[in-house]
Amino acid sequence: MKKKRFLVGAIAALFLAGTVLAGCGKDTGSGGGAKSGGATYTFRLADNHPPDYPTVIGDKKFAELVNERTNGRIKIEVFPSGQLGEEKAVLEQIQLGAIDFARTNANPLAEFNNQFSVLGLPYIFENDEHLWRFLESDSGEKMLNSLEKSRMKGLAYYSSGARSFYSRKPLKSMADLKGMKIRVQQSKLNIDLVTALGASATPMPYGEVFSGLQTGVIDGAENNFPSYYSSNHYQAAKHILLDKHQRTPEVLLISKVTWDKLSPEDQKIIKQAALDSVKTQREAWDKWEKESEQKLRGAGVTITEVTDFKPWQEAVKPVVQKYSAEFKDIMEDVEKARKQ
Ligand code: GTR
Repeated sequence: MKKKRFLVGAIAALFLAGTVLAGCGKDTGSGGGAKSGGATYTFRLADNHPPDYPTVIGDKKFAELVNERTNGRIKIEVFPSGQLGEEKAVLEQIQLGAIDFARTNANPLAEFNNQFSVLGLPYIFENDEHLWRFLESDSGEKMLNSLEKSRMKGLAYYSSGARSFYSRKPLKSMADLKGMKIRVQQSKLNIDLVTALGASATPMPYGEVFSGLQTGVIDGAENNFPSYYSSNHYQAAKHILLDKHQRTPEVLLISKVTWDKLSPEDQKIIKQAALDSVKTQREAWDKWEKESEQKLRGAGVTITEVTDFKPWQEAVKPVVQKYSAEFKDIMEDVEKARKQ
């Protein structure tokens, strides 16, 4: 069924240059005019995390604000837990207008728009404050808008903390990673990053990682505390090394097909509601980050701190150079945000 819908969308997009994609949101408005300010819509938002996860809490706040501010005219139904598909497949459907909204991580998004690889460059953001100063700068906003070229429009960023490696075998230092099969997101940058650290990178959709760890198809993976906990990966891979190699944020975005059929007034409401949902998401994030760490400790996970990040930074330097070369201007803004 999903496949059929995808095919229909693909054909329509190809031959009709995206003008009449009926699969995107139900326009039940009386006039039905695509640009009519009074049109009624029901849209779908995809997220791959469980219903109580911080990103989904943000999505729901966003949907609630849009609903309130349009007096119920625009409804956004949030589909958590990967119900609408894995991240990469969802982004492809977003491009076609078959899914209207998605909350996705910036690493897989970089495969659709390579500027986003800047956000996943290892160790370029000192801490979350540095990252957020950059995300809230003109440069951060420009990046969201640059997604239009990729038939999407970025609405807001959400928090995602720092990503670290975890494995089935004891993991105490960079040397322990050598030769391990590590699952990575479907992202070239992450393949290069893991390779630079001496491990063997296995790209795999998020939903397959738990069984991959259980069966030993992979030795380990990497993520932040809330994902490591909520995905149950910690049950199969009990050793985490806090190397904090990336601070890749999450992105809330809309299909360009959907965006273009909204009136300017509705576009404004949607953009503002997305920005206003960030506070709720970030508060939920901070709480979850602490609570998941406590629960992981309680469950007997071995948590090792990294005391010297220099060897890690040295090892991934060629990767940073490779992926930042094209984006000198953005990198300058990353530096500006560091010093503020
Ligand atoms: C999480 C992120 C998800 C997904 C996942 C992964 O931190 O929130 O969207 O990208 O990582 O590793 O696939």
